[in-house]
Amino acid sequence: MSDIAERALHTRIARSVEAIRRSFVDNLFYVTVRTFDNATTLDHYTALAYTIRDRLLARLIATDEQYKRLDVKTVAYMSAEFLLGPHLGNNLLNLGLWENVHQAMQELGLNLETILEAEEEPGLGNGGLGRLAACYMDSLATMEIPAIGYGIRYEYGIFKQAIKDGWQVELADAWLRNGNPWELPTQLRYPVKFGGSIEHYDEDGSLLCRWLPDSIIQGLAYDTPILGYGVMNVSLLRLWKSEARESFDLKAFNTGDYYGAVDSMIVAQNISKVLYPNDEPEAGKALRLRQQYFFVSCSLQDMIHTTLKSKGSLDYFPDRFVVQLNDTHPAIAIAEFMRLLVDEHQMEWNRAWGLTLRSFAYTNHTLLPEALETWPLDLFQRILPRHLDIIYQINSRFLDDVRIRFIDDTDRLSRMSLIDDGANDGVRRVRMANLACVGSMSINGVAKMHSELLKQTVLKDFFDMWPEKFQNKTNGVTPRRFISLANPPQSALFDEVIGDGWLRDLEKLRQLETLSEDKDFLSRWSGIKLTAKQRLSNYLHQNYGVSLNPESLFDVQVKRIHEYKRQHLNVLHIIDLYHRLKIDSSFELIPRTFIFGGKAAPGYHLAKLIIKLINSVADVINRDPQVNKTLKVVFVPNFSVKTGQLIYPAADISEQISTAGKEASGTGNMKFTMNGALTIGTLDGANVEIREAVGAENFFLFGKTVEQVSEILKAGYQPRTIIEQNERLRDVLHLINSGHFSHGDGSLFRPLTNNLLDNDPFLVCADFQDYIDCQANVAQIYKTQEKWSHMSLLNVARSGKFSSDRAIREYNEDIWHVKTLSM
Ligand code: 26Q
Repeated sequence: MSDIAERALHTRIARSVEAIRRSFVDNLFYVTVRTFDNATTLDHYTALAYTIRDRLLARLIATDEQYKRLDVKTVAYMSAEFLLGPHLGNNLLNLGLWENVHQAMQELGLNLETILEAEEEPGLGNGGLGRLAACYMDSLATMEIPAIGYGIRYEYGIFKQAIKDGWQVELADAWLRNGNPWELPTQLRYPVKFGGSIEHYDEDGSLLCRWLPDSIIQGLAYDTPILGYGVMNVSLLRLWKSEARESFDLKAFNTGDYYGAVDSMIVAQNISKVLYPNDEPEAGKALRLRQQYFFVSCSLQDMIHTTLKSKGSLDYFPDRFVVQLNDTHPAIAIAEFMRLLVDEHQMEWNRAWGLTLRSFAYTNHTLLPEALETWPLDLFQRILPRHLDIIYQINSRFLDDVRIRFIDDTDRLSRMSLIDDGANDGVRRVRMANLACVGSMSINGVAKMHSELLKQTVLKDFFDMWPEKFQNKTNGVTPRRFISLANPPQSALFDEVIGDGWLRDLEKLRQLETLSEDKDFLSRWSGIKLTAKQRLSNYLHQNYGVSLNPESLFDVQVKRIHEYKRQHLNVLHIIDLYHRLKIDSSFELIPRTFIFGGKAAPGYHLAKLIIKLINSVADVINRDPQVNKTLKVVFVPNFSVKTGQLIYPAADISEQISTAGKEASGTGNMKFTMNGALTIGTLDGANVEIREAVGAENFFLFGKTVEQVSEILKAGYQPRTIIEQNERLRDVLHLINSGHFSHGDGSLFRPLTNNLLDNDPFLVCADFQDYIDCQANVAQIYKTQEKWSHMSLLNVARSGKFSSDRAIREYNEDIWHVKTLSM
């Protein structure tokens, strides 16, 4: 390289304040095409993003070359969702450039916080499962485990939520509108076939199969670098965008069918157009299956291409990749891998199946039987005829094995079959969880309790057959985003008292225990909480005009809105407090602010009605001068990674109140704990392990256990009897039904109240009294600030287990066996 070129390169990536300032001004002019005086905040963001991007590319290329040279085994994390959150702040932190950039901006008269605010987050996920994938990418990169994430580059992410007249309104999430500096378009494309029919043919005496699809599209890779924290290692997130194939279009063009060609382009582009919300009753959409197959096929072709290039034979695939399936959304990979090996690479079936069984591992994220993914057979046949055929073949061999193990057990055979014969509703279906279990070397749940329940319930038959495949991998979250970025004052305090090693080894937080009796330290600790509460209050005031009292107890429930998560149980408690304040002048209440956030699936009417109820109750309470000094209720619109980072640090109480046995793990519960909130929760999901870790005396436990829940349901649960016998619950339901929160309209919330009266499937009534008693205890303890701070600090000190670094270490030790690689 010439001297000049080298110097130019150097100034373009130098880390000094001056170099950063110069790059920034340069980018403002050459990238956003603005003069300094005309630039908007968005321009500042874009210019800074490119400035930072330039400074990570060399690491990306070095990592890639290193991996290629050493030909290392790589984790392929396959997920239909990656809920990344904003990149800029994260990359500043991980590159160690925060201070210098802050100063460079300051010298230019700009505020880094304001610039960071301008980033539109990639909302390429629904909630927990998608965010987990993002946390795992962060830990994989930080722990220098060779990894690639494979997913879909949705043009529209999860809808944006606005609240109008108390109701949720969905807006399209055009997150790419202003460009995306973090993705690197590639030239990497793979064809993907759909539909048509299959044809068997004979070649030199062996029976082969040909798929005659009726359309072929292609996937184009977009690569997003994922930086490790404090290391040179950079992982890749490879997301596929669907396109029409040039050759395909040309054919239509040449035959003069211009509009036909345009139509087919649009059909192709639609596949990666928009992320599906979960909990949709009508989720069995053809487009969703096309999406899953599309990204799975591109990703496997990519891995096969890499394997052939580096190893020369697909027999080495399991030495080059281990594929982790994030739920069943990518489970079609099992059939697609077989198709690629057998049809396209002419491998013998048994050899191909052996490779499959050494390459795939499956993570389950739900116990709700209705949430297990199945596809109607006719739809599957229409879109993926060859895969249905392959699934039949896998099934027939598999059921032979079951017959040998469990002689004469026809019920078991029909339960384990990859095909549901439609005995229930007349619709035959492909069972994706069964396919994932049969084709994987390992099956794991996401919290101890969840993994145990999987073995006893939804996957019991598979556990009986292959107990050795089953494992637990309790979820974790990344402390880089959810402590350091979300809560800078808390991070600075940790750095000061225990040094900065905790961010790479979260168990180090345990050293804080020695300070848990130190009065001076505890008062600094509660000062940090107050600062976070003020920050959230300012945000809510500026954006929505609501005023909060930061001295009040902040009681927070943020997560997807779902009956099993029981936001309505929380609301019933609020109404009870309100009612008692109104009728009993001697009732004393410590000031409390109830904060809610979360999206409801657009077609989930009861969930949307819960949002309306929260906002209606908020309206009445917040306007009532008799109570609004002590009680306040807010619903924060559009809960996202970004708003989450503001909310978690501001919580005194974390609401984790799902019906026992329903929440697979939860990860919000961990984010709250790391930020010093105390949990009020049931024995469900990872709550159990959080309580175990922080100590029962530092956790507010209530509610029926899994065993009690199932006994109650078995005995014939009658919520009506409970309501009749509980005056406070009765009063609360009456108040709702009287129209008190709906301008006299007593019918608005009937679907909700009737649901509680008639069947109450999630035992809201059964847990009501225990919950409000427990909440009274919360209030009592909050009165003694020092006691509360002590408990809060112990929660944080003992939260080390819930780092995603620990989770990833366990995945690697027990499933992946990939060698870490220091750059
Ligand atoms: C399926 C078919 C069609 C359309 C959408 C879907 C779909 C999409 C997303 C189904 C489910 C999801 C997401 C599920 C999810 O987030 N589960 C949560 O995963 C977390 C991480 O393991 C756990 O902590 C939560 O307990 C679990 O609810």
